[in-house]
Amino acid sequence: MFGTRARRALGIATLGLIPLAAPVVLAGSASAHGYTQNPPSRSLHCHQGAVSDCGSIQWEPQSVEGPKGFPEAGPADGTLCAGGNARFAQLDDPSKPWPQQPMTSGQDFEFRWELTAAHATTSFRYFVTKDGWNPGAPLSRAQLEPAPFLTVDFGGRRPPFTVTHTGRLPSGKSGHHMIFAVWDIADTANAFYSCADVNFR
Ligand SMILES: [Cu+2]
Repeated sequence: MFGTRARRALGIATLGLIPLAAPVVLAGSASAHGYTQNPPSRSLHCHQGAVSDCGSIQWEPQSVEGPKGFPEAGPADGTLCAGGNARFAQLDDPSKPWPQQPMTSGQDFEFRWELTAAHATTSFRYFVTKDGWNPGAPLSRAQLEPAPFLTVDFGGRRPPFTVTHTGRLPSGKSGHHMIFAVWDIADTANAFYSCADVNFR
């Protein structure tokens, strides 16, 4: 004979389906931005381990953000590659063994940025060092040709997360130079800065 066990159903108070007003609050400007992959930036070399003892940039190569308005404004001379951020000072250290990307002067080249946030964009601009520049000193305005050799206007549009554009490399260059890339953000006071060591042939 089976004992019967009285089971008592628990009364379940059915929750009314009242939509909770859950505000979607986006955390402020996180560490989500971008860096040049072609030509390979110093940030990328640190991130990939080609250059060691880089400090925190190796974990966040996309974070070289500084005030916009270069060259009239922007980061101070000697801190250009770090975008003026003291915590990324290694990027301005000329004694590190930065790999040099071979490229052909005067030829078309496909520039590529990897973005982790597709900010509304004013432009991408590319500067190159002057002939006879001093690779043994941190980069400064005086070492750069005054005008960018390539400007890609975006008119405030958002680029794709991988953004490429083809442009003509400066002509008449040979040997080790620096390409200083600037990503001007349309709706903030900032820009992103990226240094790439190249070797023209
Ligand atoms: Cu960002």
